Amino acid sequence: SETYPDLKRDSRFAQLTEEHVAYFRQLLGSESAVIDGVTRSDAADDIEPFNTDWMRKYRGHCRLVLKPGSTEEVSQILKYCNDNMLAVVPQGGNTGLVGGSVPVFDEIVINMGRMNKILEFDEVSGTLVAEAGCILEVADQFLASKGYIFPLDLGAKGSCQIGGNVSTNAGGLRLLRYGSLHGNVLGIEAVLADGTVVDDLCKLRKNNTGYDLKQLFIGAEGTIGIITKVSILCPQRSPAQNVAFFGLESFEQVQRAFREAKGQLSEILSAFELMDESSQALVRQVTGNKRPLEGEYPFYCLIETSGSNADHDSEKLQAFLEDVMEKGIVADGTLAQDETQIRSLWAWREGIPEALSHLGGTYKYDVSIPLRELYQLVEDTRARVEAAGLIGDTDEFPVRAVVGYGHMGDANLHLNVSTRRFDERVEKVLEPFVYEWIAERQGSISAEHGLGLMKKKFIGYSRNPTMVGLMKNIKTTFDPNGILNPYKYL
Ligand code: FAD
Ligand code: 2HG
Ligand code: ZN
Repeated sequence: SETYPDLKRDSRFAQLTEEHVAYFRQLLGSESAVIDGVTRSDAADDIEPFNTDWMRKYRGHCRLVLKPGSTEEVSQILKYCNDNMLAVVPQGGNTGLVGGSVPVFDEIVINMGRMNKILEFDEVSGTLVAEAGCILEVADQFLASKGYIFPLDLGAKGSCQIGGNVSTNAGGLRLLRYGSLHGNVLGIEAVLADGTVVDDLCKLRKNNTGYDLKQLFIGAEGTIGIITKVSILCPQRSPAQNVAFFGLESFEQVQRAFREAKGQLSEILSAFELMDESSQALVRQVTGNKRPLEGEYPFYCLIETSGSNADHDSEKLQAFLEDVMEKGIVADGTLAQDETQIRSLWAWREGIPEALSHLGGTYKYDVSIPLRELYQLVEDTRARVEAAGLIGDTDEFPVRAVVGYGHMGDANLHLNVSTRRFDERVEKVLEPFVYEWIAERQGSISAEHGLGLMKKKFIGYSRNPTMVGLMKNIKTTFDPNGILNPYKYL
């Protein structure tokens, strides 16, 4: 392909024919469930959004998008594809950040958007059962009406789907409080490559009967099956939420603030997010909004508390703010006074990826490193990009800024290199440098976004050959013909 000169289409896969399309049309019935660029020459515009990822960094060449409406349809589609050696890409909201959700060549896109129903909710236990295509925000709004909350929240909530979240094992803004999907997902229904329906839609909290196979699908990125339904344990929604926004003079002080927040806010702490000055300057540039604090600081933290008593929690947060300012840990800070202010403070953190997307291409690294060295990666990367002469304020330089932010509470840094345009020279300076840097510190090259196509060559920096070998065996057991999301990380 022109897009990926290093990759070659696997010749074992069949080319799509009119006969294949006719089968899918008859199977799915409804006109809107099949977007067909095989027999229709005017379908290119309709297919484009399914071929291109959120960052506009990855682009496939698929000519057929299928939108099944039931598990049975997913099963029939996959059985037919497996029998006919047709490769497929499972797709949710297409907000993934590693090129995993779009085709590489002409794989068929199986988009889950029509399977969007909430199926069951148990108001006593808080167990929600929903179809995989249910949008995260829709599920959360439903839960809010019942006094519950989805145990995951992230900036793409308006478009990403629960099935996509589970398939990437998304972490998000409140993992610190509610934990990972590996703990909250109670059951999964999925379809394997040959059409077999794996019904493990368990609703029990405890179930020690042999291997916990559903865990394999959590974070598998669509390589071993298509998730069709999920059951998930949702916590009670806290009636009181408070947010504080701090400016700090050094990363040393950020670490001290985190330590104090855990100690003083303990059970009500629900998020501790980090932003550096460069990230905030770019958000300011794009949105034009007034900054939350008067002065500029090298670092900012957003702290959220969720508890049962608004007055008590805000007193606690106020006392915390006074204490850390007195101790000289925090240079300046503000507390949100109402819901609107809470939202606007969060926008300075949640809005970073969106703001950067307006400025050109962003090289994104999503890493776990022991907290002590978390920010050092940003500084070392910035120095390296500067030394290569690639960063500057004018158009002749491809790089605009090297920024760092992320989920401090989970030791998860987002290193973003904001460019005026994607440029191979920049990529060469960044890779494998970033991955080597992480491996030297026994970190993970993917804390939350996954490997997809982007980190295909780099899995060895975080997993040893024995583990990669086991993963390949699992892949072969679940998908012997390799039709599910080919060319990606395995
Ligand atoms: P897609 O992008 O469509 O797919 C992602 C992967 O899952 C692909 O490999 C795809 O093949 C596979 N897949 C999708 N659905 C299924 C299914 N039903 N069965 C099997 N495989 C499937 N991630 C975080 O972890 N934390 C964050 O805070 C966060 N914030 C984000 C903010 C923004 C603005 C954006 C754009 C992304 C963010 N992400 C974050 C990335 C994150 O991975 C996704 O937003 C989300 O989890 C993906 O869901 P999706 O439905 O869009 O999946
Ligand atoms: C976030 O935490 C997301 O905002 C996206 O995980 C991070 O765009 C990124 O690099
Ligand atoms: Zn994140």
